[in-house]
Amino acid sequence: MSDNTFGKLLRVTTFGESHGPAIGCVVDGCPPGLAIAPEDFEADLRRRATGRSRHTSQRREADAIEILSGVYEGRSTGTPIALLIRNTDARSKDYSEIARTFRPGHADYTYWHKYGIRDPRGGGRSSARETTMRVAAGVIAKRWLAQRHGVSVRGYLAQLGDQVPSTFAWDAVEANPFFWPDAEMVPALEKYMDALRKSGDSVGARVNVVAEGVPAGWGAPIYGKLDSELAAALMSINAVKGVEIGDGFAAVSQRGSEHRDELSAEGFASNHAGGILGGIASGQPVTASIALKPTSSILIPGHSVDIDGQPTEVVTKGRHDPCVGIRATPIAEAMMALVLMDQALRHRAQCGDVDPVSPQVTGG
Ligand code: EPS
Repeated sequence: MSDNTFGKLLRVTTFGESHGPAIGCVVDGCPPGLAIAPEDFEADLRRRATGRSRHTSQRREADAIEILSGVYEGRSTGTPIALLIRNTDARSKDYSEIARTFRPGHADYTYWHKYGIRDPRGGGRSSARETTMRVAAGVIAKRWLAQRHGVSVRGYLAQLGDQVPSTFAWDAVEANPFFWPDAEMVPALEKYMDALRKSGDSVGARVNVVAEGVPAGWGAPIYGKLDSELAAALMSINAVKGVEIGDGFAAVSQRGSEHRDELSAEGFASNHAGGILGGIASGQPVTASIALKPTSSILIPGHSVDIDGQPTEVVTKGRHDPCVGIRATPIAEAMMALVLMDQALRHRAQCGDVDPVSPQVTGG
């Protein structure tokens, strides 16, 4: 299986399967000198982990990071940073009943047709377990962006099924297991999720992610656009079926006079563009939104076929998420941070001599 690497100057490779001995990643291209220790990964890995509430998969993984290389005496050395997490709570027998059938809506059908061989245990490489290593790699990018450029990347759950927040407060987001920005609605969400879980079904979600402090100039025109790379990175997250930048699809019914972000000496008057013009950051917050499909591993029987093409009915038991979107906020943040760090390094490489305050070529 190829295509496990992304990025240009900051290159991230992930490896491992959900029920294999371990999962890991190699982050290549991190500049030397970044302070980094195993404890720095804990908070974000915890935010993404299963079993934080009754509303997610009850698999209990320690998600303890081992730094295998690239860090000496607490600082990055400029060599590849290899990170490893050992899987400790896989329950492969949950998958014995569906080892020869395809879950409707799941990648096990397409993986089979592509590779002709299948690791059915926990979905193998197609499992959302892989996103653990994206979040781990994202911790490095978030730290570098914050320390070097004062950039912050944070997200929240913007819709859960048909539930939409009535109010918005960043303070509320980290105070509940949904990353929900409206504290008063949390009890209603708990009820909603309890009823959904009882029904054996699943639901989709929307996650919004925002990067603040991104300087104007990061990104590239034409084939390396910041928005096209963000879209690809966010779309590569399991279950993502849609990505919007700024106003996204709402732009379809807008007028130019409404969509354009007018400028004054104080800056932009609005941010319909999501902080990106012509593939290059404008200096406004970079905003993206993703749509996650309802989980395909559900208890409602569905028509399918087995690997011999024979009709069958599939029910997926085990420890699944009734809504993968609940855990997707840190994953979306990580992917945005990795894209931004890669673009920042590329900008530095080509345009490091351009004065960011009064743009002009100052060097050779
Ligand atoms: C997942 C199915 C479940 C989840 C898993 C994602 O896996 P399993 O049946 O092996 O427990 O627990 O999520 C994680 C293990 C994780 O760390 O995110 C799937 O099908 O994507």
